[in-house]
Amino acid sequence: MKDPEKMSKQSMKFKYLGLMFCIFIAGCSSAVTNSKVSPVVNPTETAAANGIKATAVNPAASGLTYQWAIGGEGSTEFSSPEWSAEQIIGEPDSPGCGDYQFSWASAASDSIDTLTVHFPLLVYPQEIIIHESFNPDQVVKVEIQDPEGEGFYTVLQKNPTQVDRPCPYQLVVPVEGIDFKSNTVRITIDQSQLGLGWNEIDAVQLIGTQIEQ
Ligand SMILES: [Ca+2]
Repeated sequence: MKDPEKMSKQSMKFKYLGLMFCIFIAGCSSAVTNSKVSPVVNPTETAAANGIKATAVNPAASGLTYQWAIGGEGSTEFSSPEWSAEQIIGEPDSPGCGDYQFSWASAASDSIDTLTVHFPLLVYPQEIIIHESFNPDQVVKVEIQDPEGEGFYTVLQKNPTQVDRPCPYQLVVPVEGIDFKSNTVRITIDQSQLGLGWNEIDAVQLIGTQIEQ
């Protein structure tokens, strides 16, 4: 006949081993598999916290159309969905200046990369606003695509610069002399020169008119 006291001790031992196994599994499942850390924030609260509004002017009154991106492709992206090109869709949602997963980041931190951004409506472009949430402003070129000719026209070309404040940073690019409607913008960043690391882009806004002015 089995010893009841021994059975009880064995039962306790199995329970202890089971508990330790669960702790081990939980630890494994939460292990960081990516070199970037994903802070837990509520994206819907972040744009308001940043004081960023979707439109600053009444489009009907100004004749201007304000658009946020509906899609994009990066020449590379750090991961997916976090830090992927789809993170530039819509209004800014990174909670501030930092390495947040709500922005696009290239695969490498010291590369030259492009981000192509799509908007819902064709407009005669007047201004492009690039919302950068980490290590701005290493943007070196901004282009607009002619949807008929498929060519890209440069509207900004400059050297990468270091911007300590403000961050998040808005790069405002005035557009002149574009006599065609477009809904596609291509942004080039050069992270190879300043050694700052990832220049992350949170959102892009295209402002233009439906009628040529
Ligand atoms: Ca974003």
